[in-house]
Amino acid sequence: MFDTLSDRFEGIFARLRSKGRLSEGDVDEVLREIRAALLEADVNLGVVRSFVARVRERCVGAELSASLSPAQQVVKIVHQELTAILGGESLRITFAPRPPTVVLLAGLQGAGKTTTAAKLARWFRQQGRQPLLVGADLQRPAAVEQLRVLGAGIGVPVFSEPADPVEVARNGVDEAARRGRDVVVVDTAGRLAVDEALMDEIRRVSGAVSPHYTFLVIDAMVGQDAVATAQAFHDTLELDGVIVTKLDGDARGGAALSVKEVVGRPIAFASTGEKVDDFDVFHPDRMANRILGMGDVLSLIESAERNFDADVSARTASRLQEGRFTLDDMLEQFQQLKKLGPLKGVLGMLPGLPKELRQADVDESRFARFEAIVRSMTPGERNDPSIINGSRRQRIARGSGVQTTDVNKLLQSFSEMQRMMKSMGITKGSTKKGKKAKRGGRVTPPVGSFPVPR
Ligand SMILES: Nc1nc2c(ncn2[C@@H]2O[C@H](COP(=O)(O)OP(=O)(O)OP(=O)(O)O)[C@@H](O)[C@H]2O)c(=O)[nH]1
Ligand SMILES: [Mg+2]
Repeated sequence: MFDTLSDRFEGIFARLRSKGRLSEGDVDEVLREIRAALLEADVNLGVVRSFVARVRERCVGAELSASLSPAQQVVKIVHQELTAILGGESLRITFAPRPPTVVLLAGLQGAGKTTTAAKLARWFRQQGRQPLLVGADLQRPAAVEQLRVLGAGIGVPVFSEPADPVEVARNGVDEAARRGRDVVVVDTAGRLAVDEALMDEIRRVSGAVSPHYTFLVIDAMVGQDAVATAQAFHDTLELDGVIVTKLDGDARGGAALSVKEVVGRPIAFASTGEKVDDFDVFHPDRMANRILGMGDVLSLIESAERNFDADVSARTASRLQEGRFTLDDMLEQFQQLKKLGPLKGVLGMLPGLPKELRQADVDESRFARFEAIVRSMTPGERNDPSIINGSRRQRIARGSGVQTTDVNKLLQSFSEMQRMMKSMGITKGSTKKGKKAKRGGRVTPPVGSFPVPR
């Protein structure tokens, strides 16, 4: 996602950092490079022009004087302006005071509407809602069946009937009200291009259900056409936002970045793969961070919160508060970490990690080895590793099929983690000093900062 763009920015900023003071000529050169990078990434020309003009104005203006180095200031300005063109803030869904909240999805053929409907329904459920999916695409024979399969996969009911799309949508909303479902996501038919028939149908569906949110689903891979499509739909439907799909497939993706600036409607959600959980609220600032090579640690934390087992986290947290952190806890933490997905993806989101490392092929088998080693220890050893002497090390190594040096490395990693826990203040001592917030609350384990066992 935006790989070309982040590669270019990485290069530009690396050169910038090597300079002490920036002359006007330096700034000009940086802006030229940024302009080229954005155009190459398929960002709309008008958007590039106004972006570069704003950055230039701020760079030559009074701002270049404070405590940051000139290079840092340029990075800061570029980051702020990039966040702004991406929409500034994330869209917040406000639920209708009288449920159901109706969400209408529109878009061209194959944009990803049906898949997105399911992803969105799942997202609503994660927000504690009770969604109902409504299949109002009666054009393609298999469309409703596709939605039913997706709905079954995520455990969300699907309503449809062999009738007119407008009727189906209207009845779907009534059905939701009857069944106490508080969010309705309506999937509609797509067309190959923006045409009168499509616009007429979607306008009538919209009129029948008065959606609280109308989202256009656009495929990031279609390039500049995405912007024109968004404009056409907005003229007809008054969009509340767009949902960009297939961000995983496009190395350029710049067209999607232009939608907010050109159409004036934000990117509400982004989809980054075919699986139902490859989907999230779009965060302009985090996307800017990622494009500028700052990593995306906030997304990681949210993903951790979603995937972590609350009971395990709470148990570990309370043990940490008692000042205890054992090998069993460490084992549990690694198992939780594994739930975040392939480690490679997790590493890709960590800021400050050199690129080679972010893209490194992580050896997932280390975790298996790690688990085997800990499981070969007695409860006493797990509880107090200081009793593990030479002969115990040999026994553990034999039991788990590794070398004694592997056992040593693991014990070393563990003591590093223990030290880190202490230095982060998640121990008995610090709660005593009155850090009340931690008491009773959930201490999110510092995922990602764990030393990976070698
Ligand atoms: N790689 C990738 N594929 C996606 C993404 N979103 C959807 N797809 C795929 O795109 C294809 C089309 O998705 P659909 O949801 O059926 O698209 P649609 O807009 O409902 O299509 P019509 O109903 O024919 O108009 C499917 O194969 C999806 O799996 C995404 O974010 N990444
Ligand atoms: Mg569809």
